[in-house]
Amino acid sequence: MEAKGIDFLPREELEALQLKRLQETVARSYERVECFRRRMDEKGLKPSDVKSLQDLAKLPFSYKKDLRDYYPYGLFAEPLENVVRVHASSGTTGKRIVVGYTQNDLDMWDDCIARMLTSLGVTAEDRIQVSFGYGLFTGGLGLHGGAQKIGALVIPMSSGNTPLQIQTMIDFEATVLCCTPSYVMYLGEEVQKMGVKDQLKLRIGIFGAEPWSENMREKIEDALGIKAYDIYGLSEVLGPGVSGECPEQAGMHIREDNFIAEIIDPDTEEVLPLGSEGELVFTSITKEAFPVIRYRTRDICRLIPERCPCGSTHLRMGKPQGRTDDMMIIRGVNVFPSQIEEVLLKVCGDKITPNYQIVLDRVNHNDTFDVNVEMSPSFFTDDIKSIEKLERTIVESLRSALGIGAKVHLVNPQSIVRSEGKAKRVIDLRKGKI
Ligand code: DLL
Repeated sequence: MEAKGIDFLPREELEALQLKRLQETVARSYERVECFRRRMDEKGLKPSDVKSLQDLAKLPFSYKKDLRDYYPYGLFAEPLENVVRVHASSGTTGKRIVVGYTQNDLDMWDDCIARMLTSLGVTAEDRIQVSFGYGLFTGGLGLHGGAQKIGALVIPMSSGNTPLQIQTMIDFEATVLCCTPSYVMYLGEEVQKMGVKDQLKLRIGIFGAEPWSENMREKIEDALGIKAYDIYGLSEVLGPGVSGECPEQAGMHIREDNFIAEIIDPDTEEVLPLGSEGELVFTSITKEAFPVIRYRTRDICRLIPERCPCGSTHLRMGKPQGRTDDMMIIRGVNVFPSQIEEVLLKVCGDKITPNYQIVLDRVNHNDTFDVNVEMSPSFFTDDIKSIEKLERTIVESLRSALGIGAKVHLVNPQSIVRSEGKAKRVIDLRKGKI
């Protein structure tokens, strides 16, 4: 039987819908958002210049900085009486960035999450423990709305209080868990320590809000006996659910009836051909309160040109490989934390836990680059020689992957501070030191 629904719309129909919605969004934003109107005027453009989807490439970009400059409500396209919720996230300079939603926006958000859950076989019979933080962060309430929409029983745990999380999972017979990949790694360890894996009813995990690798996926799936799926999003564009994996676990389907994705060269801002790696840019085409046009996410990834075996016509994005702004420059070399994680997990297997920290400093005008990696309890040994041997192997592998030398320290199990939200992987002490 042919699959039905918006996720399976023939491509021509989907693109016709996108064009109509794009034109409406551009016209509304031009009329209501001063920052966008000014940038269009500077380029000599009018909303009527958008005649095809290709014309998107003519439009001005928008940036995280805009949200700071127009803090808190200056980019809203609806009067505040029509806005029913705000969320906020940390900005790069400390000032929070604020986004708003009308009731229609919240309904669309719920729909995006609900479609992902349904595609994974989650139903009204499931019990979904939402262990993303609730509050101004979009994770908790974002997953909550979609889970409720499909009629599942929602357990709104928020993050933190790990023993209670696990007890709740057991007592309430949670079948689906949603949280950050770092937090589920921690939960997995605690489950193991408590010896309660066989009391869990979990079958599916939905993890996102930070980068994680295929290696981490394997470990999570093993530790909890579940299938682990990736979900992506950012506050400025929506929150979680801009894209998410299907049962194929091979890229995240962008909800293209609501968002148009482009990949650009972050330096020249030129649009790159489908399949190239570059910076992801999103345009929202249905949002009312906080429309974004050509928003530069700073996330580096690629769009996957091939059609997904699941049958959905919506494009997939690969796992983000880092951000143009979390990229570290160490002794002149560009390094992403995810590259270091890849090396560690590949080289060390079960000898380490996925908890690591990168510490950068500057001594005598030179960058120092230290990587602290936690040994797994099974490898933690008195045999100093085997520890030193593994440290040397990591150093060599990092050098061949990155082209620079690092000091690697294998540290005792449990000695790296655990995170209940996003892991803090990089400690950069170089600021102000030359
Ligand atoms: O992290 C929204 C979210 C909540 C997504 C829960 C998924 C699950 P922000 O706090 O605004 O929003 O951070 C957005 O986090 O630009 C990416 O750099 C990163 N990110 C989000 N999801 C993923 C993912 C939420 N699945 C920023 N893989 C984004 C890699 C991700 N990075």
